[in-house]
Amino acid sequence: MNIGITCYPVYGGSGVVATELGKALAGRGHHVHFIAYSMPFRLGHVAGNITFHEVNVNTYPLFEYPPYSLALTSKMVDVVHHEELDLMHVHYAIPHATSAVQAQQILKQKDERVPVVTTLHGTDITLVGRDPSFRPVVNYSINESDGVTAVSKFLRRETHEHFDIESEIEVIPNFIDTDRFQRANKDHFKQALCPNGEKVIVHVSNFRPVKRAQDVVEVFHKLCGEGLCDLKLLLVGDGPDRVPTEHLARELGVYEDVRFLGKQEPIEEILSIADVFLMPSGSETFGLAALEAMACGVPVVCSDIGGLPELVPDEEAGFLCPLGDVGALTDRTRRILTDEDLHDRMARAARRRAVGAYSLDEIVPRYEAYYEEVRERSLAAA
Ligand code: GMT
Repeated sequence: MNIGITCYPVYGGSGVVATELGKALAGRGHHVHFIAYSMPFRLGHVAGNITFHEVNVNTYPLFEYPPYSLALTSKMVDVVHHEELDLMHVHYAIPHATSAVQAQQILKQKDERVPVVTTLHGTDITLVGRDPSFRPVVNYSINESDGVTAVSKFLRRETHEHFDIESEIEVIPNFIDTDRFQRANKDHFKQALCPNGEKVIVHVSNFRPVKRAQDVVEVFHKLCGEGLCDLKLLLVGDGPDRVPTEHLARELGVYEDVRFLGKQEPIEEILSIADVFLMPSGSETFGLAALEAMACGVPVVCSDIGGLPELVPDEEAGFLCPLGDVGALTDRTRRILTDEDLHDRMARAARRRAVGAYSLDEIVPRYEAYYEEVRERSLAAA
């Protein structure tokens, strides 16, 4: 198939999933056209049957807010027409689904048809999308899409609860390249970061308030206070809460043992030296970063919210804790760090679950089958 993919190309789960999906589809012989405002960061270089189409937004003194979604629509029309796309798959509803259904309408006038699949990822439904300033448009764009997928059952429920959705929503969970994400020997790296063989807690996020990165530092502080001193905390990523989190680490006197590594691409190398992965998020429709950790055999301690209970079986691949309960997060993390058998059992279960339920080979064919189904349905309706 000739497939157009639109996503946010910057750091973030939906962009990662869209890019990895495009790469995997290309690897399976499809032609993939990425349409975005910059090259998706996980794409690396474009070659063979992957093409990147950049959306340029004209600035004009009259435009206080340059109309990106219109420029995206025009680019979609152009690419569908010239590259003869069979289907467009957009990730994150705002504004991608809206631009795609608009492009579809424009193309219809020229007697050209292209089905649109929208994948809902997270705050496009749970936060931003339900704000009155966007809700009618998001609702319309979902209903006008020919196919709609959500990354978890939780997200499907939320979508039905907060929007008037007429169509079926297919749950296709996120996936991971389990060859790339697996535990590898990174002794040199461990030696550099933990010269005294300290155990390692890792947190990866975009440091937005919803990730509750300060809770991670509080857990670390409590563990140190309990005498678990041979520990290091590695914080990966960057965002608005990084500075307050740094302040908290200084204030609590643990800064020396916390490393803020910033945005890192070879995440699997860091995860390969991790003993526990902490995700105390306030909202998480799926939790891709937790899946990356699980694939690397790292037990996950996370909030019992959103899509996380679907991903992390409690007491098997890690622990689910009540939201904001730093005491529970600390207790479960301590148990894993101090009980080697428990750690090893959870590490194996985490890897097994990632490979068994969320591998690329498992999930990508589900997207292919869904594309076929949507195409057949929309051809029949034409
Ligand atoms: O919705 C967001 O906040 C952004 C989005 C992203 O682009 O990173 O994250 C969501 O989608 C990811 C990929 O499907 C999920 O793994 C994240 O759980 C989800 N984030 C939230 O629900 C906060």
